[in-house]
Amino acid sequence: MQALIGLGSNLDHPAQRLISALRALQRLPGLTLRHHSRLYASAPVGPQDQPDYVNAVAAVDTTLSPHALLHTLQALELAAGRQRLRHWGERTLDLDILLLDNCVIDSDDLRVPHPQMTRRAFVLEPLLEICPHALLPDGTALSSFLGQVAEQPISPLAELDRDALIE
Ligand code: PH2
Ligand code: MG
Ligand code: MG
Repeated sequence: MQALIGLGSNLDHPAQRLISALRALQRLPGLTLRHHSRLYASAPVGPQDQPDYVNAVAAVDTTLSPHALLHTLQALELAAGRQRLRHWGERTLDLDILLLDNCVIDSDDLRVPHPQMTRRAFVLEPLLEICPHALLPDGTALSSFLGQVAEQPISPLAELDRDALIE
């Protein structure tokens, strides 16, 4: 199964945190990192009195079940010292499952596709960088939502080239 994973951080050296998280994804049993986007700086969506974010998207192949993948990502978030301070607020590391093949999942702890993904430039831009033709399970092209997020400030950082960490 292919999973697209959104990465975000806005606390405590966000760019380094995302690079470490990509390396951690690469080392996990049951998971192979196939592609990653560049790192992007983006203005916060939600409360404005928090630092800018660094965001990226990774494509992995995995033999894990959706919930096993979720729990694995949550363990990485906790290892990064994540505390949930407030809704849509600052965080050391956020790892969100965006898409899992063409699966639709609607359980208490996991919703796929990620319900907010089409409304966020910090998800769409890095995702389309690595998967320009990505579709939602209903066949809608993700690129068709770009126009609706065009006013959200986001720009690539020089720190990491696309796929620089792929072994
Ligand atoms: N994550 C949030 C809330 N707001 N804004 C940006 N730009 N990037 C994020 O990753 C983000 C956010 C909580 O998950
Ligand atoms: Mg998130
Ligand atoms: Mg999250």
